[in-house]
Amino acid sequence: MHSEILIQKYLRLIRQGITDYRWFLYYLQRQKLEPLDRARIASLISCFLPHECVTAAKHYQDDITHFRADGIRLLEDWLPESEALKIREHLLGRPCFDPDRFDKPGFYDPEAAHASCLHSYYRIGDILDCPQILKLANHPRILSIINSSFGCKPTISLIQAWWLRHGFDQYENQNNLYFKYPNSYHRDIDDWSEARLFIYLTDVDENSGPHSYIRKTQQYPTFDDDNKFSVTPKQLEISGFPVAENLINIVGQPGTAWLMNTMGFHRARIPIQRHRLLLCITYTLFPQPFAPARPVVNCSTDNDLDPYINRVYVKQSRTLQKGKFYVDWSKSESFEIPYAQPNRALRLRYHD
Ligand SMILES: O=C(O)CCC(=O)C(=O)O
Ligand SMILES: [Fe+2]
Repeated sequence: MHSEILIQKYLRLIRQGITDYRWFLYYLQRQKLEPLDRARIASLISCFLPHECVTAAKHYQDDITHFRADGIRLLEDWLPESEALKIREHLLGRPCFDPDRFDKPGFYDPEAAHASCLHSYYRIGDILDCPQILKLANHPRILSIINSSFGCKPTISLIQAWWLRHGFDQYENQNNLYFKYPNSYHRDIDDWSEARLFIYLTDVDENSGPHSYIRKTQQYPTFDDDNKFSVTPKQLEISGFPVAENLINIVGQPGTAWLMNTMGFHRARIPIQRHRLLLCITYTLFPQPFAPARPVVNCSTDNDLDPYINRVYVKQSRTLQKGKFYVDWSKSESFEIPYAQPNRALRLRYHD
């Protein structure tokens, strides 16, 4: 019986891999879990992918150095709180949905969610209808750090925004990762190279589900047991890793942002006082099977978005197709994000 289930599982995976190449790539890279082996393979692959998405890297040398060393870089003085609040306002006008309970109706106000809801996600069309989000995802500071870490242009492979709610029914969520393994930190292994940009859209303190990251673990070897994707701080400590000086909980106002290597061990803490709203952009070498199979945004070629980096979500064409969702770029003109240096503003250009 057991082997029948296994055979069925493998048949399903093979069918998935044949019908959608993204699943094939996804399962392929999961065959090698040791971070150092993965880094070597990633660096080899990067030689064959497009290079040089930005020429601004020299302005962000500090970011690049810290990101490499720590696996995470807090992006201070980047996104003003007022801009994060605009994005939140936009999202609050759209419904969000509990991915574990699609039979339940969506809701606008996290207070109005059904009692069992822990996470709830916005629909991708509703997220991308806010043009600031693509601008943030393509900001030269972000692309410079990632380009330099990957050794090639990244692919924006997943764009998500979700609420993490407090006060949910714990019994209904006992199978959730964080309850099943209450002390564990995980790494995400979705592509040979992967980085995530996170932005808080609500005020986050110790009691409202801060993100928690263990710096310098992005190359830490896997533990030789059944679960190669997660670890507890205790296990790390016993193996001689200095957890206390590297574990950080990220708290801050809306607009608090950071970029992280998802191989570093991390987790969300369970919110006990306030709901948390987060925007998350994932960068990888290849498209992810979790993203829409075709671009959801049609826009004219009259913008500075790199077509390769944005190809999963954005189709650029000279004539907009009728009846399809498109981003109205004229909406975004008033939106400016300061560069790391004073007196410069984001204009969706990647050259000095
Ligand atoms: O919600 C969080 O703070 C962490 C989520 C997470 O683990 C991830 O997006 O990789
Ligand atoms: Fe994660």
